[in-house]
Amino acid sequence: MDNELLKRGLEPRPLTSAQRTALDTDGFIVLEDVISQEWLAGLRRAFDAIYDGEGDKAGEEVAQMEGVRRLADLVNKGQVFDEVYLQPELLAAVFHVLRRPFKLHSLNGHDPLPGSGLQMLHADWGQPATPGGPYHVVNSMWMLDDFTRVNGATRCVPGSHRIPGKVTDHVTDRMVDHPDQVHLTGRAGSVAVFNGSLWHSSYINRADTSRRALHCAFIAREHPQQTNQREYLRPATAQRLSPLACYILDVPE
Ligand SMILES: O=C(O)CCC(=O)C(=O)O
Repeated sequence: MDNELLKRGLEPRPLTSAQRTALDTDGFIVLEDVISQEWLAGLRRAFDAIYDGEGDKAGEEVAQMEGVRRLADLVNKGQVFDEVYLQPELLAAVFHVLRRPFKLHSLNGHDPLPGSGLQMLHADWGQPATPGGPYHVVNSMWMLDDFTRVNGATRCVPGSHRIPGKVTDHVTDRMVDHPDQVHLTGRAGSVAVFNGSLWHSSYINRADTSRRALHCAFIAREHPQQTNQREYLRPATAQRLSPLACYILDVPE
């Protein structure tokens, strides 16, 4: 683990060896029961209230997508999000994949509307020249609703983070199902963590209910963030941040 995290008070919760092997081999794990019922209710309320409040501007700080309720810059949109990017098992998984100091890349929301949501298979960062790294990004899906095959649970291709070259070198039509794809399913309150070089995408929501998720992504410390936290940091957020949070966000203490 990055010693700076420990110095600032992180209480480490190491992964099991099975989880470490799954991250190395498949490129993802699903952590269950991370979010308590009370926190889950608060996160759902905040998701809907922010979306309703922002209207057609929702998500615009990063990216909007037709048919998807997107949110962005959640670090500054409620105290309820403060513990998301500090979750100890998630941080252990991030360090395991990146093997060096990292920071928050962005904290966003994503809810494919019924009948929508299919994205092209993609990676959040390209593949390393040699399998095994160095890797640069780790993403996580915080499931605010059950993630099922029917409501558009994220699809991914296990082991694709170890396939050299770009997705487009191997896949002609990135919208169609890949023969090896699986879905990151789980009960509401679970968190799927995956290597940012893994081929994945949002999937079509064939249910008539929501599939709300938070995307909490981390990036190796030497790279710029997707959301520049120094630029976006609001005074109300700054005044409640712990030294640990400041380090993960890469903002001054
Ligand atoms: O929410 C999901 O299922 C994945 C979304 C995704 O990969 C993206 O927005 O780039």
